[in-house]
Parts: sequence; C-alpha cells; structure tokens
Amino acid sequence: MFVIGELINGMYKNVAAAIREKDGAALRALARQQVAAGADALDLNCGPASADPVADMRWLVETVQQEVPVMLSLDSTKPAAIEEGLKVARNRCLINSTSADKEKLQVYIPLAKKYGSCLIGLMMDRKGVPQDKDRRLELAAQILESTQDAGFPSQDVFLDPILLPVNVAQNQLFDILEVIRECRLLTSPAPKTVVGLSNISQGAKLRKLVNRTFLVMAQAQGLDAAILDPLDKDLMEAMAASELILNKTIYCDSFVEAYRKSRGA
Ligand code: THG
Repeated sequence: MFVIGELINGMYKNVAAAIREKDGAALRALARQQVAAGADALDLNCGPASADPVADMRWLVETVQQEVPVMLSLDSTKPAAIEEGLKVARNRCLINSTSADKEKLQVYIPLAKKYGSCLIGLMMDRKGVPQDKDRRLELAAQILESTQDAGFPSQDVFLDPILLPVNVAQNQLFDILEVIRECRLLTSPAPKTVVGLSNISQGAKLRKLVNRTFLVMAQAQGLDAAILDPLDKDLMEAMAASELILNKTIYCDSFVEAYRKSRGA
C-alpha cells in the first residue's frame, strides 16, 4: 500500500492557523512525524479558509520539502495553486485532483505530462458524485480514455471512487469496493486506485474502527494507495496484517515491526 499522509490539511484548525501565521516549524513537525510513521507521500491542502491558495501552496511545498524527501500530493481545486506547487517541488508530485469533466482533463493531463507527475482522477463530474457502481466505472473509463489519447501512462493515473461518509451513503460502500477491483480491468497496464480513507467516518462514532475495517476490505480488493492518518497506529498495524494475509509480505513473528522497517519507519 502506498500511504499518503493526510494531516497537512487546512481542514484541521491547527494547520489552518500554521498556514495563516506561516509557522513553518509546526508543519515541518507534522511532515516529519508522518514520514517517521511510514508515510510514502504527503497530501498538502491549504484548506477552504486560505486567502491566497497559490502563495499558500508554494509555501507548503517549500516548507515541507525542507524536512522530508517524499513525494507530495498537491491537493487543491485550483489549477493555478497546483501548478505553483509543481514549479517549486523538487520531487515527483501527485496532482490531487481532476474530475472526469473534459475541460478539467484538458488542463490537468498536460500539466501532469509537463511536470512528469502522477494524476488522481476522481470518479465524478460536474453533475456530482455518482450514486451507483456503473456510473463510477463509466467516469473512470472516461478519465482513462483521455489520458490514453494524450499518451499519458495509465499506471500513473490514480482513480478515486470517492469515499462518502458511512452515515450519509452507507449503501454505496459495497459498490465502491467492487469498483476498486473492477477498474483495474479498464486498461493494460492497469491504472492505480486511491481513496481518502477518513472521509468514510466523518460525523460517525468509532471513527478509527470504521477507517481500519474499510481499509483492510479495500486492500482485499486490490487498493493501491490511501490518503490516511499514518499516526493511527492501529490502522497501520491492520494494514500490515492485511498485506500479510494477502501474501504481499512474508510472515515472521515480528511482522508488524518488519513492516514498519520496510517502510522506513
Ligand atoms: N480523495 C482525494 N483527496 C482527498 C480526499 C479524497 N483529499 C482530502 C480528503 N479527501 C482526505 N483527507 C482528509 C483529511 C482529514 C479528514 C478527512 C479526510 C478528516 N478531518 C477531520 C474531520 O473532518 O472530522 C477534521 C477534524 C479536525 O478539525 O480536527 O476527517 O477523498 N483524492
């Protein structure tokens, strides 16, 4: 599993404050802790309260890469903010994200090609998030058709079925698990899949239990990557046990410790 740390997001009050006050030390600590806990990449999102998303994204990238050498996931709805991040990033980035709308794909695919980035494609369009499995797969196919037409490698596309909260859209979660398995069949080489894991438990009780249970179920469907809280130890241990059961890692008595070390944690 490719782990993208979710904690540098202006959705969190402490992060919004650190961005507003340009408190680099606070963000570098969050970056260091997530990588030390096993994150392979970090999601960077200025949050809805940012007065200047372009300048804030530049500052986030510059600040975080002083501390850790990992891939950055530039999470913004504004192409100008994403491009600003791409310009200053030293390492390869993930563009987070495009929808399946043609006019969005026409902007983001050339950007991903220009900077050699990976691209997260959301299975939604201007009409919103689909309610059913077939429509999600249709949108995934549209995204892949556009990337293939542009000569962009399908294995650098991360398809996101959009995880909705269990207390809002409980009846869609099983469909989403099936979509994760089936969208790998859309192209060869296969695209990758990613979810924003914590979405599933927003507003729910026992959030961590819900998060880690969904994660292991999605791993069984072949999920490649997740935006999650790497500081959640039980979650990271469930992920390790799941990889063991799926025969992705070799059993040893200290498999959790071995897994932590294998991710440089
Ligand atoms: N897909 C993609 N990118 C994404 C998402 C996705 N980026 C953002 C988000 N979803 C993933 N990141 C988070 C980060 C935090 C939370 C959920 C998803 C979260 N935050 C607490 C809450 O809202 O309850 C904040 C609590 C606080 O304020 O302290 O749950 O799906 N491609």
